[in-house]
Amino acid sequence: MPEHTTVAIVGGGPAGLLLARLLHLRGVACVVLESRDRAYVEQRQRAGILEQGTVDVLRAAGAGDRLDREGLVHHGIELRFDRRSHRIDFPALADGASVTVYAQTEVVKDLIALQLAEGPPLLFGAEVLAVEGADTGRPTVRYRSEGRDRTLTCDYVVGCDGFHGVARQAVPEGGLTTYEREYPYSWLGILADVAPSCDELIYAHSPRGFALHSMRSPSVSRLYLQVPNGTDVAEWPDERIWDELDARFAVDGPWRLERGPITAKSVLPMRSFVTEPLRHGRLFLAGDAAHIVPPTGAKGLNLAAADVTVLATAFAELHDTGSTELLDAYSDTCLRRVWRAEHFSYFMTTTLHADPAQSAFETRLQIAQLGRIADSPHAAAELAENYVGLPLTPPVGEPTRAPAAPVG
Ligand code: RFL
Ligand code: PHB
Repeated sequence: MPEHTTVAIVGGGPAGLLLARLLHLRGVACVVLESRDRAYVEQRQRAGILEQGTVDVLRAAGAGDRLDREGLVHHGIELRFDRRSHRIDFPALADGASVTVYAQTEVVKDLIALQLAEGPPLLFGAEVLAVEGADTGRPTVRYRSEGRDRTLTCDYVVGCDGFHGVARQAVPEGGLTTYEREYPYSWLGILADVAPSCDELIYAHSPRGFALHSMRSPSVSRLYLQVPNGTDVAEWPDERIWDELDARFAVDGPWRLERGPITAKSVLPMRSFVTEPLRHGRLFLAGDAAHIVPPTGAKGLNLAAADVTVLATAFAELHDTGSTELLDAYSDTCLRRVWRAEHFSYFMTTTLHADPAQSAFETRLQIAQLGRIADSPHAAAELAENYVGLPLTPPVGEPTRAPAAPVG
């Protein structure tokens, strides 16, 4: 492992791995330090939906082969509310767009395989303890590997170490402003060995709470239920989960939820979080280290991919021309997309979930809002455009496409 590199990347999740690949392809030296082992990183169940821009950048990174073979291209989603179904047709409403269902676990496996075969260096079991000297010309990353404390000096550090990482802590008090919201509910997520009961994802609003039907492959379903914060999975035996899903997806007309063996269960809290700016001196923050969205809008992984695409282009420009112009614009460029995605994720979350404190009046307002989306192509287009995602790298200094107003 080198003792010095151009870009030290803290964290080997999707943001760190993709950044490393993009830098490597542009000739910029980098090293990835990941605290966990390979198996853990490859098994962590998370996102499932890739925007077209994310698919394009994965292909550009050389990680598109299996994605193109196994990814499921979806041209719409279903909104279910008030026992009615309504389809959001992406190509018709959002310029021919689509999304791809391909699990984050598979994206990570593809990127790790590439990186171990072709570089740049990727070290598992390397827990970063501190990032020091971000204000100086030569930052240092202190990490622990194979029981020994080591250091990596570098020209720049990128914190891709997720929400609970250490990179953000390197910024002195007052160097960052954070904006945060927690939600009064969580998701219980399951994987089941059963063919999906639908061709497209179903987002269901019901008086009993939110439910989502997603999928991983033609034979594996991924489903989520809104549950109270603090829920223990032990309270949810398999039969109870399927009964509750049945109740929440109930609709007038033909529909049947197929049941199968549940192979994984977990509870996920929901949070919105943004830290500004995404830079302190020679330290940059990307992905979940910089911002979190509740998963209802399927934006987290896509935002991480967008951040590191902008950052890789900026480091490549610095490498090729010596200009720091794109690097200096990184934070502003990314924050425009981040705040749009924050708004969309907040909107989807609060419109589809039952807040335990909400009144019957507020429930009727949610249904009125969903009815508006069902009845108005304009309102539906707002949702579709945001769901499929904004163009990936807006020209620096120019606003992103249609700063979309709240739906409705
Ligand atoms: P990650 O994936 O958290 O990776 C951070 C990595 O850093 C490592 N690390 C350290 N390494 C070295 N030293 C340290 N001190 C370290 N501290 C941490 C960690 O081990 C880890 O490997 O962040 P990254 O790369 O920014 O990627 C972000 C995405 O993982 C996240 O945004 C998405 O999973 C969010 N998300 C979704 N996003 C989508 O775009 N579409 C979706 O459909 C979607 N569904 C979801 C989601 C997130 C979910 N959860 C679990 C909150 C569904 C769920 C249920
Ligand atoms: C998933 O498949 O895990 C998934 C899909 C859509 C979301 C969130 C999660 O909004």
